[in-house]
Amino acid sequence: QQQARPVSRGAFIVVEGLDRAGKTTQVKRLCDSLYAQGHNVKMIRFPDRTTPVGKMIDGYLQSKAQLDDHSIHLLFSANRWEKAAWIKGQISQGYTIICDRYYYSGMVYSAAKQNPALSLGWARSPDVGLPRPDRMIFLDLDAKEAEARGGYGEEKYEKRSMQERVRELFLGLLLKGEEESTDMVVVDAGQSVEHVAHAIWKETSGVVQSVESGSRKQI
Ligand code: DGP
Ligand code: NA
Ligand code: NA
Repeated sequence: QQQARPVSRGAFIVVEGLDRAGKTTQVKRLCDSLYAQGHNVKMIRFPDRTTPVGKMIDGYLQSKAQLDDHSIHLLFSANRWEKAAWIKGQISQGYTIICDRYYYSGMVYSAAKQNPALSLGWARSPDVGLPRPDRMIFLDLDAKEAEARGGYGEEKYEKRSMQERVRELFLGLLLKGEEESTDMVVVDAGQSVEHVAHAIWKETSGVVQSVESGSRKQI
């Protein structure tokens, strides 16, 4: 049983990447490592397919339901908003949250559809005001390598050309000069699980420390 220690607030860390970049494995590893060091930590993921909105998203991703590009975009955003108060509450109670995907996926997956009516700016707007992460780790992997990792599944976006555009758009966030870029750190996801876990640890453990000790501002 770990010792609860007083913290200023918990940190909010997001892990992003292409499908098959290893996010789920690495999110779990990071949670385990933080927990082992005595942090109170919780893991979440988006889309959260368990809510009514999440079930609609799940139907869309499995091609059981057709939805207009704008409609599905807003559902993904709504799915994050329905967890926003919970995230804030947990953080203020001292829990560090590790989150598998967030509004960065929201921006780039929709923009990657190349629908001229759906720009990156439009895609960002419904998520404006959501809790801002203290750090976003982008697990960077070539789309070809991602596909070679046992192949994509059957879901909507799991196609090479789509994933290539998603990667370009993720890396493009670095050039935007807005909060998306200052929060973001790129980690090479082409290495071994151990190596990637170590790289993520180097880029997050210090942030978690400084947030919890109060030397970093509130969200
Ligand atoms: P996952 O459960 O992590 O495999 O994510 C399911 C798929 O949904 C994946 O291809 C990424 C995509 N996705 C995640 N968030 C969003 C979003 O906000 N908007 C769009 N258009 N796609 C998203
Ligand atoms: Na997926
Ligand atoms: Na995943």
